[in-house]
Amino acid sequence: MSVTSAVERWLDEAAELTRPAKVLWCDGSPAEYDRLADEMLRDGTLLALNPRTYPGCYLHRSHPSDVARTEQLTFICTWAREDAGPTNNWMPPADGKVRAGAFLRSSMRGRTMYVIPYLMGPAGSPMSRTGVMVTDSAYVVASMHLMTRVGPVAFRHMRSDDDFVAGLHSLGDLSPERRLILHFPEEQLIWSVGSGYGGNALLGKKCHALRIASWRARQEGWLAEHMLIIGVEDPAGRVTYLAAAMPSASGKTNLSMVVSTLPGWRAWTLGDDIAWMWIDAQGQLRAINPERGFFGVAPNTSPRTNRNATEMVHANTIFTNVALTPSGEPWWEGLTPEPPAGLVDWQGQPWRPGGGPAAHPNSRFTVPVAQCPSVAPNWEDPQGVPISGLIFGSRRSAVIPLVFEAFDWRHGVFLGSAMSTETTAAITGTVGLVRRDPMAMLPFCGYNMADYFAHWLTTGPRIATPPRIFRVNWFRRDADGRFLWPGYGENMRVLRWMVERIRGSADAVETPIGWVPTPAALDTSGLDLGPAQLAAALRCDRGEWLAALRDLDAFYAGFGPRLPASIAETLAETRRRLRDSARR
Ligand code: GTP
Ligand code: SPV
Ligand code: MN
Repeated sequence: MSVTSAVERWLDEAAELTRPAKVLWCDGSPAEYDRLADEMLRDGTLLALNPRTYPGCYLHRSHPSDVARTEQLTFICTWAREDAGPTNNWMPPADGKVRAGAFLRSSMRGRTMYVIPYLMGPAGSPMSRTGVMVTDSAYVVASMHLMTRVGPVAFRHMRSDDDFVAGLHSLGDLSPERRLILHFPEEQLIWSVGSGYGGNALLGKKCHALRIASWRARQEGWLAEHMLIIGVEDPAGRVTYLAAAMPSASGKTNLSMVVSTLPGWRAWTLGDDIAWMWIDAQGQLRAINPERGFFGVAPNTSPRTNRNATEMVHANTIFTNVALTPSGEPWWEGLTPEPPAGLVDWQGQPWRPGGGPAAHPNSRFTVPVAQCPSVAPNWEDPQGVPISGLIFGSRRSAVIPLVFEAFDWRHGVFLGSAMSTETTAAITGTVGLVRRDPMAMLPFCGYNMADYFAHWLTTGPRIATPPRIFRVNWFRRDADGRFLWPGYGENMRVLRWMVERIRGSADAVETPIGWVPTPAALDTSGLDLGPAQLAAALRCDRGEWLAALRDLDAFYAGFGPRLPASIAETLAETRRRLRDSARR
């Protein structure tokens, strides 16, 4: 591998601080993966699953206090506090290095420091970016193998000596008291210590591909988003590409590989979590998936909800914090209607009915994208795919209709900025709290979100035909707490309406919040869904909306004068439309 002097300097620095017993370069080869797996089977980091039904699959149990992203310990360390903005935790870079440095000093003593050169994005894409991370966790190395393109290919994409994102990761002692996930966007640098879990530790994912990349994207005029990428094929064989932002554990993986219930319609999967999008020379918005694996939520994944995911995790998959059956198979709530007898829970203890979930609610599978039965043939196209529609979805039991369309780009950016959602098990803390989560990027935007809104606002007019922007909510409930919309495969009906809107053929009614489908425009044939229930799913309640918008003023006020005027104006226009329509 051709290692630049800047890479060498960075590795020297990392080793100087953490003092590993040895340094091991990773080449990303299958032999290396097998070697790591063997080591982890020997030291108990991994358990082998049933080799007949789950060949090449492993179970990893993480530390019980290390099972989700810890947002309160995640910081953006910019020189100026305002550059991180009011929605990010901030620390001055020097303080961050002192505080995390104390946890990292000699943290790899007696351990191996693995050096992982990795590429985010397909080989040969002008959008792909290099990272070089070091870690003392073999589980992180194996996961990076599945989630990114590890090896010499990474160096071939560097445009200059120092054109890489540097990542320093150490398990430390796994104590939440000595855990910090720090981002230094001005230095293209990440320091993470004290966690071995997912987004805290697989630095290519949220840390690099979203927080650091979003900073770079703004400087360079592109977008790094928490979005799935999907191709929707109609009965004539025409494919329309959409990208959709939804908060953590709120439906991206499921929608990205949706199994259509509509005859003739089908979906092609390109990505389930992150999209990098740019405007090409013709003014077309295009997207690539920077990842090469899925790190998906296990609970509720079943042949009924997500047949593709259920099939693809039967080989070469690492499961984290799921339950184990006596026959050595993984299990989680929702996989089968009844739990099998003799389960061992995610912490390795015998499980008893009524004793809490057998699998952790944020238990996950890690698996290569290529194994997805619905993977798009062009998912690794270096030029990406043209995006015709963008979706903002959140998890709200009330207020937000199943689907509606923004009036235009500016209104769509407002709708994204105004998004709120109920929290999930993907983050440490209380589940079910409604919080603001603009564009599903609250935990992932590496800079001031007011500047992020401004960046979005200026991006639309640069696109020849800006994508239509849609808002969705699969999670609205009736008075008895039941979901109004069946979701999962039936979401294809909503995707179909979007595709037909993009082509100009689907009906909608203008409401104060945007274009809502007429009941007849949504294909509900064969669904057990009466007109009253459909109306309830699509309803825009003016009173509820006006109440919900009240809370937005305070949120926007937090950004002070940095908030783009257009956002506040669109809020005022929305209010005016809601009040006027109530009077009529
Ligand atoms: P991250 O990987 O954390 O970013 O999550 P994600 O957005 O990919 O979420 P995922 O698709 O894994 O879904 C998370 C949870 O939402 C699972 O428990 C799903 O069963 C549930 N879910 C997904 N789609 C639907 C839907 O259409 N309706 C309902 N009711 N639940 C859904
Ligand atoms: C999310 O929380 O949005 C995830 C899982 O996709 S993690 O990789 O932990 O961020
Ligand atoms: Mn995610």
